[in-house]
Formats: sequence, C-alpha cells, structure tokens
Amino acid sequence: MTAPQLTEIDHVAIAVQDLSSAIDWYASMFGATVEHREVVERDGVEEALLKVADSYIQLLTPTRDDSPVAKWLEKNGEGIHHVGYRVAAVGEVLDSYVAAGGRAIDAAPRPGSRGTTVAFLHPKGAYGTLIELVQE
Ligand code: CMX
Ligand code: CO
Repeated sequence: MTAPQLTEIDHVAIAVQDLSSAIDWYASMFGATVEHREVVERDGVEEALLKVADSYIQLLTPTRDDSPVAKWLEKNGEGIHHVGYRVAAVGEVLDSYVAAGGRAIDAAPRPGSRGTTVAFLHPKGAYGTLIELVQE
C-alpha cells in the first residue's frame, strides 16, 4: 500500500447553468459567500468558490460552447461535476497514479484557478468520478 496522498478535500465542483443564480441561492439558503471568482479561459469556465471550513464548493458554468462543462451540462443537466483533492506534489501523485495503471487526462501538471497547480484524472476507471488533483 502507498502512503496517503490525498491530504484534504479541496473542492466539490457543481456545474450550473447560471452562475449568479447559483451564488444567490447558496447565499440565501446557507449564508455562503464568494471567496474567489475567476474565468479560467483554458477550461472554458467561469467559477465561484464558496468557502466551507478548509474546503470549497466550486460553482462552475461554461463560457463557450466547446467547454467540457457545456458538453457535460447538455448530457447530464446540473449537478456534481468533479471532486478536487488537495495533494502536496501534484506531479508525484500523477506519476504514481499513471504508473499504477490509472488513466490521466493531463499528461503533466498545469495551472488551475486561484494560482493552484492541477491535474485531472479520467472518470473512466475512477468509479465514474472526474478527479482533480490540486496543489496550492
Ligand atoms: N464525471 C463523470 N463522468 C464523466 C464526466 C464527469 N465530469 N465527464 C464525462 N464523463 C463520462 C461520460 O459520461 C462518458 O461516459 P460514457 O462513455 O459511459 O458515456 C465519458 O466520460 C466520456 O465523456 P464525454 O461526454 O464524451 O466527454 P469527453 O470525453 O469529451 O470529456 C473529460 C470528458 C472528463 C475528458 C473532459 O470533461 C475533461 O477533459 N475534463 C477536465 C477539464 C475540466 O473538466 N475542466 C473544467 C473544470 C475546471 C476547474 O475545475 O477549474
Ligand atoms: Co475544479
């Protein structure tokens, strides 16, 4: 068995059609506030991070038709899109995942939102869950 590599839940990402409405809903229902909001051009998304203890809810909406989130929303409707796990060194975890036969989406670590370094792992072979490794 390898040593534990996932140190914390960084975020649970929820795909929504209308980001402002979803933010307002979390505010009125739970008093949740936006800690960070960002357009991530590379992924074709706009996201809002709502802090929950040391983790975030990441509300995600597509900014263009060829965004992976646009495709996902069309197929599935709104709902949980991926889970972000915090790791100490994303490159090391990615390499050991691939070496153990896991299927990665990103061949190497890349920039994520709020200055993080991330890598995505394919949902096929990961119990139907899109996984994002997040290094702060
Ligand atoms: N969760 C679980 N399963 C998913 C999924 C998701 N989010 N997205 C796709 N799948 C499944 C599909 O249901 C499909 O399964 P079947 O073959 O059984 O039908 C399979 O994976 C292929 O899906 P697809 O609809 O054909 O979509 P693509 O292969 O074109 O893209 C993926 C899927 C995961 C490779 C793509 O979404 C991707 O590269 N994601 C990583 C980047 C990303 O999601 N960026 C946005 C978030 C950015 C951020 O967090 O900051
Ligand atoms: Co994410």
